[in-house]
Amino acid sequence: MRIQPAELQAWADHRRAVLDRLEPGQAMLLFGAHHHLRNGDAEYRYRQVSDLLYVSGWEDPEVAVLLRPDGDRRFQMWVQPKDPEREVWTGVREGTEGAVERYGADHASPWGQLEAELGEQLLGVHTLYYAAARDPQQDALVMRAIAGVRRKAERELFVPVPSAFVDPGRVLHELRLSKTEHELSLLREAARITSQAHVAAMSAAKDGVFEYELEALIDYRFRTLGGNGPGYTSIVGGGAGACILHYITNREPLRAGDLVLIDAGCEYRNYTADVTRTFPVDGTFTAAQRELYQLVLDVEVACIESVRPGLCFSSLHELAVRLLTEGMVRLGLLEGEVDQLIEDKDYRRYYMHGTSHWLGMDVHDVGAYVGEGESRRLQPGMVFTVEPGLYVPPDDERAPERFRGMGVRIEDDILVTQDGYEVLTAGCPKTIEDVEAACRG
Ligand SMILES: [Mn+2]
Repeated sequence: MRIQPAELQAWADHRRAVLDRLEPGQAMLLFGAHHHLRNGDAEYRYRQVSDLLYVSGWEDPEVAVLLRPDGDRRFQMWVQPKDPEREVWTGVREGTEGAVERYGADHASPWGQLEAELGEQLLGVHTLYYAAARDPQQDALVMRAIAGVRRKAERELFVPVPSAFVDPGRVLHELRLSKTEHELSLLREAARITSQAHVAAMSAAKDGVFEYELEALIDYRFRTLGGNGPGYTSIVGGGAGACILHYITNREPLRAGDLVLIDAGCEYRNYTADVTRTFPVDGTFTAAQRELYQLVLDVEVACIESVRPGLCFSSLHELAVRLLTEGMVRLGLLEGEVDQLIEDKDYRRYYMHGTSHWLGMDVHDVGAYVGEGESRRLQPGMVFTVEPGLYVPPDDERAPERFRGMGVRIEDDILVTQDGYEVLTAGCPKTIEDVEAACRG
């Protein structure tokens, strides 16, 4: 689907917000993503860098964006030019004309001219927001461009060239952290599609079905419901596979009597959901599975219910750790005093990851978690996950036998509102009753 007018307006709004935060003498330079080879000369499908997308909406490779609040080229692009011969192979290009006419650039040049033109466009800029020291080739191009105009700038024009480099994230990532209404509408749609796909997987799972079959089904639902596909590689782990946190091989058969953990989120117009559900392969939780699952669910719900503006981001994890540790003592997974177990980090034996991360264009979205030595406080418009879990390795002889080889995680996507929160993924079943009903189809 081609870019829609409402989206062009949204990108323009983002761009204006960035330009409003830049002072005269400052500029921001962003590069697009490289192509990556999968094997041989076969490429992965291209996905643009989220920062560049956020201010331009440009989804094609070989692109750079320069934002400058002073002068008449506030929004300048270098893009792939029209090329009928290449377009036969790789599809229609917007070209420099499209960059100006459709994407709102004040000026656009062919990508190949970036190095020759960039220096001139940086005359008078003393501070460049540019993500230095991440890509040596880009760094070299930027430095050559600046070196090429330095003499003229200093000896003839008496204007600065960039001598200070600041990470664009300082401005951009703070903006990306607070979602606009338009962004929220995309995230809600990603959440809605994702919830339906998880429900489909619950009803399709049974003894002998392979993990990759559920992955394929989820992918199919993501795409047929209007999404781009998964926003990150889906995790489908049956039985003890659920204990491997980033299990993405997804190649084992599911077995009746086991749980299966699915962590999968649909990307919808460059915004992704991030949802985990854990359910019984044969549709009915065993007594031990119920105990472990209900504990994780109670913790997840308690964490979500604590969300309100002003809450410290870190207190979500602290609450999850405390409640999970109390629960693990109750279930016999840990022994001792809760405070001591937390202090000694003994809970990490079964709960070894964080509870929450920002969510948006990237699944682990940008935005500082800590500012001025203190945990970030939640504000309306922020979106993040809540995802407690417990993972008992199959060979853990310290754990009660009935829990061994079980992994449970439950993850929802939460929006902070003026007076509390909204669960964007509320449409995805998670109580034992609702999950078992979804498994029955
Ligand atoms: Mn997550």
